[in-house]
This record gives sequence, C-alpha cells and structure tokens, in this order.
Amino acid sequence: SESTSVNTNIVTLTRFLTEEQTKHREATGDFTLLCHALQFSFKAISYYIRRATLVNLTGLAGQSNATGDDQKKLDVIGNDLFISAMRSSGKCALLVSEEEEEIIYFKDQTGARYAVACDPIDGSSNLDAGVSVGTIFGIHKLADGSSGTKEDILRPGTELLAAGFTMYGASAQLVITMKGGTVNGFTLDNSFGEFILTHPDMKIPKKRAIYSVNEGNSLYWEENTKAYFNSLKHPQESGKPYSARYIGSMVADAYRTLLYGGIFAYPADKKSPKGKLRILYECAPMAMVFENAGGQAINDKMEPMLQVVPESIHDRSGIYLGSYDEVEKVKSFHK
Ligand code: P6P
Repeated sequence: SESTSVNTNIVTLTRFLTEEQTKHREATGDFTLLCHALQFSFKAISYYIRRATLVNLTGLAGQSNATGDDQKKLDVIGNDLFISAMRSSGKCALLVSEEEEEIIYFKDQTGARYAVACDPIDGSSNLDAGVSVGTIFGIHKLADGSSGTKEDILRPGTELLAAGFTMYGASAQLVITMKGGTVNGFTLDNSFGEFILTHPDMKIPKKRAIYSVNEGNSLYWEENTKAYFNSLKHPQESGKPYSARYIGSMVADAYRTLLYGGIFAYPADKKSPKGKLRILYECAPMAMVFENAGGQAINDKMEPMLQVVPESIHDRSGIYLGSYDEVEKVKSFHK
C-alpha cells in the first residue's frame, strides 16, 4: 500500500490520563474522573467564548465579583460551567473560584478527595477585544481524614497534585503538569472534540531576551525592580536590548513565555503592596508549570513561588515567572 503521512498514533488527553493512571497502581480512578470533568469545562468554555461575539454575550452582566472587577456575562457563564462540571464529577470536595467570594463546598460528594482552585476566565477584561483569555486551575488532595476544609486549599504550591491552564486562542491550547511530572500541551481538535497531544514534554528555553511587564506601573516599583527592568533596555552581550511583549492576559503572556522563553513579571509595588495576581489560581499553578518545564517562579522576596502559603483564598503575590537564567538575573538585582 502507498505510504500515508497520516499519524495514526493519536494521543488524546483521555488516553494520556488513562496512561497516567496506570502508572499509579494504587490509583482509584477518581483523579482521572476529575480531570475528565475539567476537560469538559474547557471544551464548554471554549465553545461559549467562540460564540460570544455572535450571540452578543460580551458586555457587562451588571454584577461585580469577589475581587470587585466588573463581571462580564462570559465570566458568569464560565464560572457556572466550571462549578457544575466540578459538582457533577462527584470527586471535588471544595472549589475556590476567582468569581466566588467564599469557598464552594460540595457537601453531598461523599468520598470526594480533591480541592480545586480556578480562575474560570482569566484576563476577561480583554474579551471584547478578542484577545486570548484562559482558564487556570490547580488541584490539591484533601489531608487524610479531612472531609474538605479551608485548610485543605490554603496549601503551598509544592503540594499541588496537578496544575495548568487552557488558553482560548486561535485554538484551545491546554497545558497540564502533574506533581513531579513533565509539562504536556494539548490542542483541542473541534472536529472530534478531543484534546490532542501536540507539545509533549515542554521545556522552556534557558534564556531569551523578551520581558513582559506592565510598564504603566513603573512609577510605583521599588528601586531594585526599576534597576532590573532598566538594565534590560540597554544593549546586552548580544549588542541588542530586550524586546518587550505584554498582552495583559496572564495565560497568553505565560504561554508565549513558556514557548519562546523570557521573563513575565507582575511585581508588587507601592500601589499593590501584595502584588495583583492571586496565589491560588494564578501564581501557584503557573509556577508549577514553569518549574516542571525547567524554568523558575519567585515572589518579590526572591523566594520560590511554590513555597508561598496563601493566607486567604484570594491572597495575592508579586511574581517573576520564566526562563531559568532570566529569573537568576532578576535575583541578581534584588540581593
Ligand atoms: P494589568 C487580567 O485581569 C489579570 O488578572 C491577568 O490575566 C493579567 O496578567 C493581569 O491581570 C494584567 O494586569 O494591571 O497589567 O492590566
């Protein structure tokens, strides 16, 4: 028969999760079922985002969420979709959402062993402009004997079982990593509604002259932060200064940084002394992805982001996230 270039060894996310499960002999399959509910919510959110402009779902929903942002209709839909997917999985004991002031406890889920933190549509202020937004998530396992309390989610990122994000760009791109594992990228193939493994074992380049920060905050930065960013604007050994790339949607800025290398930063400053980005569903999940991809993530005190323990469910932190050598350069300015 003539040779065909068709790839018949297609690894779907479903198959990937099954293979992961077989690696853990003690696995009950609960984590796999939770991840299937997760992937359903990404497919559903992706569907609504693509239809938003058509069905005029953009614009304000007239409510405001936990963190005081104006809530857009899609935020509400994304949040509701995510909550119902977690509830129906039967495996989620409690959920922290950027859109919910308080923890959601699924008390009727007897035997549920997981606590999930998520930002259902991060970067949503960009939605009306058609800029890529995303869902960021982190999964913790309940402490032995716990039926699910706040203490089960106010944990350092080092204890995360899995974390990742889905960016709704030209196609839906899912990046997921498990504790001690590699980072794997999947692309949603709408023709048969499956996430296909397209970026196996992602590794972030060791360095790259790209920096990503909101320069509009520079008046409020600490002196050593200013000195660091100013140093990037002068010719480096290459003879050229760094390039600036800032989208203002963390998932999009993070995905580009993961693929191309460079540094993403949202430093704490005099305006936001604890930083802007939230630990549970922005900083910690992204830190786990970048660390497992060979990069680094630190806070303003130059401590590993994954060791930071949130004081409350919407607690914030400054963050530097990116290539290994680029984060080392940040540290050299903050001794
Ligand atoms: P700024 C979006 O609102 C978000 O939470 C992140 O997605 C993004 O990185 C950051 O805030 C952008 O903040 O102050 O630069 O607009």
